[in-house]
Amino acid sequence: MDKETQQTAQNVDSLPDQGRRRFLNTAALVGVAGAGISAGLLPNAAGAATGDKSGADFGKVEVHPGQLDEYYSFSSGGHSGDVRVYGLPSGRQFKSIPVFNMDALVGWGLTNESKAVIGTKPDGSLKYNCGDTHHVHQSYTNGTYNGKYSFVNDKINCRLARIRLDTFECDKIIELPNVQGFHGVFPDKRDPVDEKINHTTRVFCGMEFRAPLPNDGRDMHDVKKYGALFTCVDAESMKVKWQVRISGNCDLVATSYDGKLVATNQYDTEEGATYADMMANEMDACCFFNVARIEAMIKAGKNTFTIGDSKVPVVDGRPAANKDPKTAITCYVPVPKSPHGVNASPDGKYFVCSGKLSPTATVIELALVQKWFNGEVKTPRDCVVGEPEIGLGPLHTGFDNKGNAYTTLFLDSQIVKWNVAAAIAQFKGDKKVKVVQDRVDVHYQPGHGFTSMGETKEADGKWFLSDNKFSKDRFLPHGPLHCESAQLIDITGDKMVVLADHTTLSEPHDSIIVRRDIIKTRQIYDLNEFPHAIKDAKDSRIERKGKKVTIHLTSAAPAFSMTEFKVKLGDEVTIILTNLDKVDDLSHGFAIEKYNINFVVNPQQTQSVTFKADKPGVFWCYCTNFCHALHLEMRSRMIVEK
Ligand code: CUK
Ligand code: CUA
Repeated sequence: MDKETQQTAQNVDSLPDQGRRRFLNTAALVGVAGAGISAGLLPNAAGAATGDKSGADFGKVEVHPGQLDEYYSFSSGGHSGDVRVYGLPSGRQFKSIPVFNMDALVGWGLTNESKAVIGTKPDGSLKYNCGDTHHVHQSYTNGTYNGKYSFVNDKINCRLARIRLDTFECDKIIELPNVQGFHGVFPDKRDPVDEKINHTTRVFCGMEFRAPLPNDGRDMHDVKKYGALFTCVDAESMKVKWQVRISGNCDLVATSYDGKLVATNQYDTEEGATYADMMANEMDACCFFNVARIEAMIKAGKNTFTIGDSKVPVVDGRPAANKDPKTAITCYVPVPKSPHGVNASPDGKYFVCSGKLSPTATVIELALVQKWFNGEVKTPRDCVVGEPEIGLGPLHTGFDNKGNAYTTLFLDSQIVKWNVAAAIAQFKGDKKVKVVQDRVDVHYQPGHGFTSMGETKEADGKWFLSDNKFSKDRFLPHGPLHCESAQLIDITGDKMVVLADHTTLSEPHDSIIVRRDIIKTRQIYDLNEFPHAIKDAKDSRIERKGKKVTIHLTSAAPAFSMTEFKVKLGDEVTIILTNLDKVDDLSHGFAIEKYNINFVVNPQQTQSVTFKADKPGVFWCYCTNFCHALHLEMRSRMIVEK
């Protein structure tokens, strides 16, 4: 170890207690003093037994061996490009669902089937192999989750993905035209046009980074000419339906419970290119879209246009084109200052925007926005019914079922609980009303925070999960890049209580907490869904058409249907593997030595890979998924003849 390394080396035993506690303030110390390193590491420690004075009931997060969690949490993986699935309250991770990332665990990005979902270049290689997932939401029926789909964005390559929740697999990925910085995404909670359709039919997507429209070399140096688009995608066909050109940018997206309104918060109404420019205005906005009016315009083909090569109809949602509220498709509600996040309250009445650079949260009443569109409210700002001061760096808000909001305070490293009705009373002039109900320290710098079922009308007020951007000293040191922390907070009482520190890999942005009864997964796949499946090992065969060779193969523990197959050097080889096992979780892997091939076939599933046989010799193919006592013997040989 050189001197410098030595100086910065961290060893938990040598770390003076003071060093750790520097990061913690008094309130946090109360919880930590008796409970050892971290409350979450000692889930058994009841407050009284450990001398813990917070009265925390750590037993609440216990999930004993063999017991099941009460909730699923679906969490975006951030720059790893995946979606993660955890159990709560235990915090155990079940799965990383590969979406925009390659994943050899299942062969995502390696199999022909996954490549077709992700998209390929003409040479067969992936068009993109990284992504940045921020916002993960589920499809709705009647204002609550229906367990059918999850939708998640890719901010880097501006794609929207859909995950089917019967198999927990991504089944569609599309790229949004003329978009950069695709950030906010939210499915509607019922159809905005047809009131009889009470489930998700559309997904709305925000564009954060204004860019030349189209981005074909024009307007590159004139930032003022850049523009932003708000995009609507059909949830079933996953085709882009329409786009709206707006002023400013789109950050997050929220949809109303009646389906009629969608909003995006805007931190760059200045339309700047540097952060100093973007911070100039005291007020930014939350931009509302009147979906029915937009769709009527699109249907009539009135005032629609297209951008560049895209065929998607676009309408103009900029203020100049929307001066008359009675025909306007957008309404820009002024909100202080660089707001981050917009969240819908589960009673369906309000959207809350957090101030980020203002210590406030802004409460916007949706009924008033509707009235503005009818010409019955004077100015968009009149739709604001509350704006309490809640703390420094407010970012995201979750709700319980008792009218309380819970907002993450990035700069204060706290969660603040505040009462929405009290905030509205205060805004009307009540000086005595108590808006802020409680504060609790989190560790550290929370980004997203969300409550159990909190983005549905079945918000149950049980848990708040704080996705913290820094874990600093909360876990054993593991190199300069730390894991992050998700802290589970009991919100059933008047006081919030932090009950567990769960680790998360960098960097979850947004999550949802879903009651377990909503998710109904399949146990095995259905062979009929795979056109290339072979249903009997006897049908295994090698087919040759010129230089193209197809190997039809099956697996059934502990053997593949062919112990060897021969191809010729230079062949284009496709291996189609059907797993005939019928027991759930009896999956087999298929890896080929030196050929960079590895994928998994689940019971009654068919997957395939295509590659060039460019090395002569014998190459063992083996099962990578420990499936049987004879798993090691589960092999075949690829013989590549010269
Ligand atoms: S943004 Cu990341 S913490 Cu993408 Cu939702 Cu606020
Ligand atoms: Cu099949 Cu291991």
